[in-house]
Amino acid sequence: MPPPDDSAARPGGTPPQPRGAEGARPDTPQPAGTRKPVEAPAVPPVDGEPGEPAIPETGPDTPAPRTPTMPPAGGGPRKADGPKLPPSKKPARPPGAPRPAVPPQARTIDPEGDGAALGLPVLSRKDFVSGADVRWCPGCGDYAVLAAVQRALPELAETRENVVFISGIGCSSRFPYYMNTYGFHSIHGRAPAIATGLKATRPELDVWVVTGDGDALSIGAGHTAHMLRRNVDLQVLLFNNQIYGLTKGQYSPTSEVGKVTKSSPYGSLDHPFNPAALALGADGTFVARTLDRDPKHMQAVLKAGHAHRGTSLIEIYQNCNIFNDGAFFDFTERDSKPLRAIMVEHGKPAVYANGTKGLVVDGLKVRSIDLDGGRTAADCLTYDSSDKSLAFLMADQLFWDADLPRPFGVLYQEDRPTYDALLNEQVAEVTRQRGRGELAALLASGETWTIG
Ligand SMILES: Cc1ncc(C[n+]2csc(CCOP(=O)(O)OP(=O)(O)O)c2C)c(N)n1
Ligand code: SF4
Ligand SMILES: [Mg+2]
Repeated sequence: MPPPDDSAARPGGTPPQPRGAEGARPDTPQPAGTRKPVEAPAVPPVDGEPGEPAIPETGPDTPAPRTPTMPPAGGGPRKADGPKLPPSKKPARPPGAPRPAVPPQARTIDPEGDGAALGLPVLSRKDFVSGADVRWCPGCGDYAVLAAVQRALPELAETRENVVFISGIGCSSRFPYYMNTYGFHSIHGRAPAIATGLKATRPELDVWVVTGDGDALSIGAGHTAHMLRRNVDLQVLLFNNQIYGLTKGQYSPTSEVGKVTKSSPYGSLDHPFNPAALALGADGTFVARTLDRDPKHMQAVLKAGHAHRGTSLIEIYQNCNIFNDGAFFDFTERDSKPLRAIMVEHGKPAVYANGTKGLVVDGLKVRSIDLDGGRTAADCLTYDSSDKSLAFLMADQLFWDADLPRPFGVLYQEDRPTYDALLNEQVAEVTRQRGRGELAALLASGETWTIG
């Protein structure tokens, strides 16, 4: 069971309070556990620790302790009427790149797929299900993300053989086992480095990074920042559950201040990262946020991220029902979501609360207005996902201010050359000028030493 949230008892003063009229900024973006507690599904005892999950850190061959009970989210056929997002710009592979050979096996017919137009066997969701035993805890939000990706891929991938999922370490990082594509469950925090190398040398591949808040923002924070500034053409799924799930519930760099865990019994003192603002600060070219409990929105964001050329950072609020249950319920549950979440779309007015409220920009601040007394959506901010100042305002101010809704959707998108394309162009140009090099000749060239 998740530890009790007794952060009020933390030493060194009271926990940060919500932002008041004077504009004080709290450290606690989303106090987990302030809503009414939600019953976690019963979890059978494992290793003598009742109620705790047993997720092996590595090794797909260990017998599964339990089977998932949560059905994949987003059931039913794919719908074309999801949120409107910027149009696709990314070709399936760089112009002129040779088409990969497609093995004849492993194809099913599904009229929804787009491979038909290319004369390819058409893919369906089932083609992307590996059949490996899924080891996440029953009720974990990871299932919904897996289902959404498997549903989106038939539309996005020409062939399974072109798709690679690269992860670090964590519950979320077990993702590649469950995808019937190429994959690499790699090194803690190093998925961006491995994905960069792969994309740079095999630009025709469609490379996805799967990572958690600990993996990407603790041990891998440096790699994440460099991947973003380089703008490597990757899709990054950042599963944010505000906790280290795999290692049984330590606070993470996105946990709120005062988080009580077994490793922080008096409450954590760390100020949390805001991943969207961090990505904007690192000059990321595509920054989006979505929710495990909104599969339609998640699929639309996945497609927009895939269409973007460059690093598409997609933060996914993911419920860890064992160690941090309800961390995002304000944004996902029917009673609170309308007031606490706003779905932004490029070119659309920023309205929320079922159309009864909207956002306006007043100087350098965002304000909420009631849409009554003659005020309509036309009086609200029209969201412009190419405006970086606006994106930063939305990502930053609305993260900390509990009186305003938190934005979901594509917060920011810009076109900038990708690192992998620039690298390949440079190599081609230098090769044209100087010819193909020889590694042995290169090593023996210039100043050399003989160690005696
Ligand atoms: C070098 C190294 N340091 C620490 C660990 C222990 N460890 C494994 S996963 C993990 C954190 C995972 O958290 P997160 O990325 O948020 O993934 P989640 O399990 O929540 O999906 C840690 C600290 C490790 N395996 N290797
Ligand atoms: S993230 Fe939490 S609920 Fe999900 S598998 Fe890990 S420990 Fe279990
Ligand atoms: Mg985590």
